[in-house]
Amino acid sequence: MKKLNLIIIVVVLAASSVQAQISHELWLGEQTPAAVNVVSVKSSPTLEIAKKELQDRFVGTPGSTIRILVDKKGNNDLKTDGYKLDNNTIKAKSDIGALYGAYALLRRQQTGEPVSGVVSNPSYERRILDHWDNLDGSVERGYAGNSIFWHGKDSLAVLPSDRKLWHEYARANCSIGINGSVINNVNASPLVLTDAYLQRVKAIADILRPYGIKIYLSVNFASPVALKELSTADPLDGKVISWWSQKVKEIYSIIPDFGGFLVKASSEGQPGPQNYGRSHAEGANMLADALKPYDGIVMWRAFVYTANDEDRAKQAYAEFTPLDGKFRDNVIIQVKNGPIDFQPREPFSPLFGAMKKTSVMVEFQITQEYLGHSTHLVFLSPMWEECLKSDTYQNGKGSTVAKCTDGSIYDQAHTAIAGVSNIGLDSNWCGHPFAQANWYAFGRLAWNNELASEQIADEWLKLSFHKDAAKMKNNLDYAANWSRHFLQPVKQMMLDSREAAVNYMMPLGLHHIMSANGHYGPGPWWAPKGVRSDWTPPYYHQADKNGIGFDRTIQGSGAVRQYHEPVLSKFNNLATCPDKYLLWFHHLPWNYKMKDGHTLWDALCYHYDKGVKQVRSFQKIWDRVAPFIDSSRFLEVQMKLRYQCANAILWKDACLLYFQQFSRMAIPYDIERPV
Ligand code: GCW
Repeated sequence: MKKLNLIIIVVVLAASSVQAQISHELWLGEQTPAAVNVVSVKSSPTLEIAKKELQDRFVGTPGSTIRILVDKKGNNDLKTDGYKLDNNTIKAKSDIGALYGAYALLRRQQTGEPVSGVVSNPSYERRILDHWDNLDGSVERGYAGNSIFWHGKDSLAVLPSDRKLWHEYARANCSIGINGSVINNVNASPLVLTDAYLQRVKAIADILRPYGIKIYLSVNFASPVALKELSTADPLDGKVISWWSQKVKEIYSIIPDFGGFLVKASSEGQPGPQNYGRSHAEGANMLADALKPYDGIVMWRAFVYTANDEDRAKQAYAEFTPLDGKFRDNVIIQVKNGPIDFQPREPFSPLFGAMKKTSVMVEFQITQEYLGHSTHLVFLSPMWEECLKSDTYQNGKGSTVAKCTDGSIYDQAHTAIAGVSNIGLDSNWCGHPFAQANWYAFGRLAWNNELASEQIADEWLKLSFHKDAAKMKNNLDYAANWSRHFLQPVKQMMLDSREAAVNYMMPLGLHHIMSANGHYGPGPWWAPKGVRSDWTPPYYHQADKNGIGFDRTIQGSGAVRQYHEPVLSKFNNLATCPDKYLLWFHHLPWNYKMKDGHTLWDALCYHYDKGVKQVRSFQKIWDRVAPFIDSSRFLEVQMKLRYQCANAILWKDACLLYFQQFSRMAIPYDIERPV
């Protein structure tokens, strides 16, 4: 049997000014001195990290030598960040490439994969975490405690505990290839551009730099007005143009390798160019011109919709495709995976592949806003994999979302991918022990957008659980039994968990039927007078006595027309529309006959019931693994699964009883009655 050298970390950190010592467990290995020599001709802060990681964690024959060779001009099969591993040698074009190589070598040792004959290049040039962290320390849609970056205006001084935490954050990110952090909320406070805050940004940047991570800031488009320095933020106004170029100059004088801006403009009440009668391109280009001399970029979000009669799912495409080719080459349009909003399941956004002369990037949400916060165990990798592998056909068969955004099809000046972070001050970083797997998965997919979720789950479980438990149980049979009794069932649970959530929350293409504001639990009935209809669930499910679902076919809202053939026809025709998108695209009678012969109503009932059953089965899987895991993580996950199960039952019962008022059909008698 292959020898597995598996490692778990227990990193003890002083987390913040407000918290004392907390224990941060992640996927990096604890220190296992193996007395190896690490040889590198060059030296730099980045290479020193690589050397130390290898010295501390390399598992091999004592006395072995590991060589690090950085050659800018050679290694022509490598991109700047890429690496090669061969016979204890790490080759790269850059210091950061060598550090990625070191982490890859250690990961491969720990997961039992080959450590020689490896050539690896990242899929995207920029692999970014977006933190929706407010300057007062709160985190929008954050379920893992307060911000690791901000503690409010009276706590801008940088404490040793801050630095320590940022180091661990940087190390964890670097180990999975993340190379950018947007450290403030897209609903941006203009104050972040003032000197006191910029000094803190500089302190963070200084710590992240050796780990190859650039800092980006979200900016409020009306900053010059909000800071009371100008009376307009019109992007074509000369004063506005010079205000931004001065501001950018100031930022680069403090942070020479600053990455650029992320902008949510003319969206959900945020100011933008449209306040001044200007287009998204005019707004984005003004900022891009200011950043250009310093190689900075603008990530301009396409998350736009207004309360009009137009189907919300159509609006971003309608607004942005006419602007294709009008953006500067240092602008990237940042598009959420689906056309509405990070729902448990959406078809891919039709913007992918449609803007052929513009750089486009995917935005995923790692924080589980619509997927049970940090209470539900939901491994998100299968959802992202589904999106990345979706074929848009925009440039013929094989034009997947991955290929339409990573430069393989279109000649993009920049490529990037972003994930909305789930990180906070909680002792395990992410709130739920398994939510760390989503951070890990995002990084791994950003590095390699073809990775399978199965491999990612496998790696993460081996890195996070194996050695720790082995040591604690001191059980010689452990390695033999661990895979069969822990790895396989827990991995399967992770892989099934997203589909389970879809089943008990919003099956068959239903979407946006969660409770208002908090977005936890069901709320398909919520529609108070005076609230914008596109913020209420009935707008999306359209249930009435005749049926359920949003008609986005050619006869309906026509949103389906935004897809390229043959996707358009596939979604438009009932015979070919996949069940998983059925009610996204079609409004159907309750007694509509499904492909498997059930009525639509019965199918809905069975999906909700299946979701609950799946969570019940996760509980059984988890209870059995108690001997293989430390009791603290065991009990925490066990408790969270109980809450998840109760919430899944609530989803099922609430949705079925609500929809039953319209369907007037019986809930099939072979499934559990509502409680
Ligand atoms: O999903 C919605 C969230 C908002 C968020 C917005 C966005 C940052 O409910 O909290 O605001 O999306 O992505 O801009």
